Amino acid sequence: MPIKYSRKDFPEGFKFGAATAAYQIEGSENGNCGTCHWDTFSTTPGNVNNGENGSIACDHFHRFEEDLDLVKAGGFDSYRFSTSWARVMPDGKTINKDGLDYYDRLADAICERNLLPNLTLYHWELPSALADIGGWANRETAKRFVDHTNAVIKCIGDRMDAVATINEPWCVAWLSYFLGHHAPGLRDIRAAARAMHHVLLAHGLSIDAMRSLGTSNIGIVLNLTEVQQASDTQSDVSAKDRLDGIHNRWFLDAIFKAEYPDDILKDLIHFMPTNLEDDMTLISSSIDWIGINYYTRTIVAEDANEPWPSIKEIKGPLQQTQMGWEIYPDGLKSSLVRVSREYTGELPMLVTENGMAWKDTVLNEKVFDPIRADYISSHLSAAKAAIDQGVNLKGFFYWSLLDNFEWAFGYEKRFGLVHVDFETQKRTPKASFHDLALALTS
Ligand code: IFM
Repeated sequence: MPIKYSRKDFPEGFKFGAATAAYQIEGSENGNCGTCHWDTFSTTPGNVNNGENGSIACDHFHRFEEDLDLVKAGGFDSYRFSTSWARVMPDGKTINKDGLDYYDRLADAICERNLLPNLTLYHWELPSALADIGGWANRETAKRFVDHTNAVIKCIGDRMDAVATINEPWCVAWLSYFLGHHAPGLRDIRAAARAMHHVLLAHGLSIDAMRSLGTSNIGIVLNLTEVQQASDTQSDVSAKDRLDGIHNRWFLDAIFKAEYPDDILKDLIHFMPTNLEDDMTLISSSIDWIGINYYTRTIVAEDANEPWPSIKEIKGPLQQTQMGWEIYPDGLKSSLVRVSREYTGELPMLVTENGMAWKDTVLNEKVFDPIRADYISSHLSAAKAAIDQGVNLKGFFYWSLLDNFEWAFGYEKRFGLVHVDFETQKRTPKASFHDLALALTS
């Protein structure tokens, strides 16, 4: 199914990219990589589908040249990737030369193909040594993130088109320390509250370190969701505001207004570190761009039987992806417009992730996935509508280039434009890959 838009429908210089993340594709058993909290989490029964982990993943560590050829063949301008902290610093403090050499070769290989490298410094591989001291619940982890930033930027910063500090701080903190779905799998409000602050402190410290090194075009990537109330009762409207506060406003207010939203802070403050206002200037250090990851909306109702935040999610009626996420492109437009109007104004924005998982199968060397082309078209339409409403949107990255390790869901959920057979490591570009390539090259 053809993609309904082409390059010509977007402003001059608009960048299209494909995105990946280290643990999900590299194979952590290669290159003297250290262990991270995902290795432990996935080895604990019940945490990850089929007990799978990222030790081999897509074996991108050995196959990155072939994978970058696919990015090029797909007609993309940019490649979004991340560096694994556990690969760069296996014990959380000592540099692993093999790890940096690998990223050095990867950076060169991206540039050799005239692709613009868009780097994320942290996409969730917290070294085990730092997990041992409490991970993101401990302020020390934020300070150590500066060492990782310095090591990576000194090695490959000269070739980066754009750098983000952290991918999806809500996932790093709330999903992982309060909801327990991601490593380290905690369900502890005190640890979560601290992580919600320390991950932003790490961002601020990292921005500061990169400014000192003269790195340009630096930002952060937030995953936003459009939160909607299940009904118009006052209690459901308040539940909507609470989730919006925790998921969206917490990060946007901190980064762009140097404060946490009062309606959330009044309940979380009992668990937060002391003197947090002293960190807000650093957390709100100026950035050059903001990345938004968008997948779906979230419908919520109050759950008065549960303690704060007393929220339950309600399944909506729209078509769902393999993740069970509703396909709701309007939420992309409204999120972009909201961020631009309420927070960022003219600051360049990128859609750093958007995509869908489907139960794709290979038949006669082909993967037929018209639903994905349709998903891409509808979200490009939403991005275009946001631009028409004045959003300074500069690019759009599809998640993901390859089928990969989808965290707690293991290898079952397939987000890739390229199918990966995890037994043989054979790559098969799906029909949507060819459709998008046509749209980007015509
Ligand atoms: O696979 C993840 C990615 O690591 C972060 N953003 C959401 C994607 C899909 O769940």
